[in-house]
Amino acid sequence: MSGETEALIVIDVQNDFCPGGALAVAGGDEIIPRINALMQEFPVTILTQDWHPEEHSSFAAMHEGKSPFETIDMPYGPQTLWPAHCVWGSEGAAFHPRLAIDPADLIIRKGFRPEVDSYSAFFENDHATPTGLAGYLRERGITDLTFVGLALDFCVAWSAIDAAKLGFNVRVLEGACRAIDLNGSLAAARDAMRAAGVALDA
Ligand code: VGL
Ligand code: ZN
Repeated sequence: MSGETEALIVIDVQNDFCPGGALAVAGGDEIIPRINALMQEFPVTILTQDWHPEEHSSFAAMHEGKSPFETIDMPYGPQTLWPAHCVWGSEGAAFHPRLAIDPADLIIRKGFRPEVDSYSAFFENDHATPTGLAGYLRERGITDLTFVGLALDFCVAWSAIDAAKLGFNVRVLEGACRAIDLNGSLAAARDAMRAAGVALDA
């Protein structure tokens, strides 16, 4: 990778998404050595961090009679309910200890508003409230984005699709991602990424 027009965006490689965590993604920690190596190839690395208050509306326990992985209707649309995870300041919200975080230029947190979830690094799940990442990238002249991390079918996919819609050149390295795969979510996410013009590479 050459030139400062390319960025590696590492999505949510946090303890709670790795084996032993509150919302563990199978093999979530296996991708870390490759991600650390990729950081050495890119002029710019950005990390995202899922970062929820204790009483976040995406947590099943906040909704009487509801269980994790059920879907409810929120004012902004359907929302999957999750076990409590990535509570800000907790060990689960910390980056995995083997992830190299020193090379990152920027760490962007998302999901900190109690009333709305935020899978994408660009917009909250209302598809309207921006995180500010697009402005940061544009101001730096970054045009080409490579996404890796967790989970492929949620935060990676939603981030990559938003990036493509915003006009960035986008690819996802699937081998440096792992998926939750809930009710066909992986196949749906791959179709949606392809339809949005996201390149899916190994
Ligand atoms: C994620 C579910 C809830 C993710 C975050 O990082 O893919 N998934 N919060
Ligand atoms: Zn979350």
